[in-house]
Amino acid sequence: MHEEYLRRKLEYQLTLEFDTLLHKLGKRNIILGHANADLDAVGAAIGLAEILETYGVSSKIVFPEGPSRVARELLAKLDIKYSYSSKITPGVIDSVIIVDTANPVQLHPHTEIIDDSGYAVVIDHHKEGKLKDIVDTAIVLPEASSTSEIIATIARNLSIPLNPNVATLLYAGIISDTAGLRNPGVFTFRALDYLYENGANVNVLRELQDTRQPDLSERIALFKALSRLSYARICKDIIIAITHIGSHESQIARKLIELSGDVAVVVKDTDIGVRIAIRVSKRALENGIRANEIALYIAEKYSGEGGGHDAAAMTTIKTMELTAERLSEQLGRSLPGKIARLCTARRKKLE
Ligand SMILES: [Mn+2]
Repeated sequence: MHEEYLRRKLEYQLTLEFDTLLHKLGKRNIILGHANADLDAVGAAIGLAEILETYGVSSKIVFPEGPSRVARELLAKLDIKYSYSSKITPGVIDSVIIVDTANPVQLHPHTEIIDDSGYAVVIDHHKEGKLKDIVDTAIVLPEASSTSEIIATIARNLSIPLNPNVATLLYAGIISDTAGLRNPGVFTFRALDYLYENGANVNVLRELQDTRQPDLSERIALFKALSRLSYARICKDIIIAITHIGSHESQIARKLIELSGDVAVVVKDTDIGVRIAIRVSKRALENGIRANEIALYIAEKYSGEGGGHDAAAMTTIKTMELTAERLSEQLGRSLPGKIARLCTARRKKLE
C-alpha cells in the first residue's frame, strides 16, 4: 500500500517535472550521454529523442567517444532512425539534456557543456554526483533502476507511442541496469509492460546475451590484469582484489567478483588521469561494504569524483602525477585497512 502510494507520487512528480522542462527547451537541443555509453544511456537518449519529437522538438544525440561495444552491437541489429555523433559540433546550443550521468567528468571532452548552453538538464538515477547541483533542472530518481526506466515511465504517463525499435532499446537499458531484473526499481515492471505493449523485441536481447563473448582484447586485458593482481583477506572471509589495466576495467572488475572475490578495484590510465572501477559481492554488501562508499573514499583522498551504486561504482581522478600502476600500489596498502573498518563496525553493530 505504502509502496504503491510512493510510486504514484513519484510518477506524478516526474510527469510535472518533464512538462516544465519541455517548456524551457530551445530550438537547438543536444541530448548527451556519458562516455562509452552503455545500453541504459543509449536507450535513454534515443527514447528521449523520440518523446521530444512527438512534441515537435528535434535534438542532436551525442555519446562522447561513441557508445560501448554491446550498445553498438544492439544498435547495429535495430533499425533506428536517429543518428548520433561522438562529438559536439561547435555552434550555439540552446539546451542540453544529459542522461544517465552523475558527474561532469564522465562527459569528457565536453565537461564544459553546462556553461556553454542556455539551459542544462540532467535526467539520471544515480544517487551521488555533482552534476545535479550545477544544472538548471535535475530530474534524479534513485528509486528507479535505470534512466531508461525513467524515460519509459515518462512515455507511459503521457501515453506517447514508441517505435518498436526504440522500445527494444529502452527494454535493453532496463534489463542491463537491473542486472537481468535482479535489482528492479520502483517503475521497472510497469515500464517493461509499456515497452512490451509498444512492440519491444525481447528475442533480440536474448540473442545479444547469447553471443556476448569477450573479444580478444578483452580476454588479453583480463589475463594481464590477473598477472598484476594483489589481494588481501580481511574480516575473516572478505577477499579484496586490486589490479590495473589499460582498458576493459569494468568487465575485469565484474570478472573478479565472478571469480569469488568480494571487493574488486581495477585502476585504468586515461588521457586525463586515472579511472577506477569498483565492484563488490553480495557477501561484501552483507558486511556493510558498499562500492559507492569506497568510490567516494578514493575520490576524497585523491581529489577526484566518485559515485555509483551499492554493488558497482566508479571514481575518476584528474591527475598527471599518478599512474594506474602507482595508484593500485597505494590502494593495495590503504584500502584493506579502510574496508576492514567498515565490516568490523558493521559486525559490532549486529552483535
Ligand atoms: Mn544507468
